[in-house]
Amino acid sequence: MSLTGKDKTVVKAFWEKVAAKSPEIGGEALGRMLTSYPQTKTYFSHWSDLSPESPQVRKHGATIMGAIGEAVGKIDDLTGALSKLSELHAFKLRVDPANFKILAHNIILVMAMYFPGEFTPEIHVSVDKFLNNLALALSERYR
Ligand code: HNI
Repeated sequence: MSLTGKDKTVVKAFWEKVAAKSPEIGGEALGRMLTSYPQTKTYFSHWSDLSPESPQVRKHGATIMGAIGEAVGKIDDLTGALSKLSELHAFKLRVDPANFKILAHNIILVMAMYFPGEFTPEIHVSVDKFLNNLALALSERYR
């Protein structure tokens, strides 16, 4: 489902609110994904520690959230904004795109944990749509 003008406004405003916490949110979300969906661990088997406390997991979660934050700034052209990353995940990392949705789910979960008051149902809907569109854009080069 494509993002409406209102979705974009809601996502941008919420992102401003959570930006300072986003490295932590990313680390927590990635750690939870690896623990709760152990099939995702295969891609990170070259790392020594895949626990939620792992500094590598924490750091990479921050990297991912940084990329998502940049995508928020390019919300009108997610496909263009993410084409390089899509290519990397498709051809070099060979990540099954189904995993993008799994990570998105974990990010939503952690946002609700960290911002229980601010993460209203209305914001939840728009952020969910945004992350689905982001997952779709990341899958664009898989052909
Ligand atoms: Ni992903 C590397 C962004 C989902 C597996 N990933 C990156 C990098 C960014 C990034 C940025 C660093 C690129 C570089 O070094 O140039 N990844 C994102 C985003 C999402 C995502 C925005 C979705 C929201 N990645 C996933 C998922 C998996 C995944 C779901 C696997 C389950 N990514 C990787 C792996 C690497 C990676 C593996 C390389 C890590 C390393 O350092 O070895």
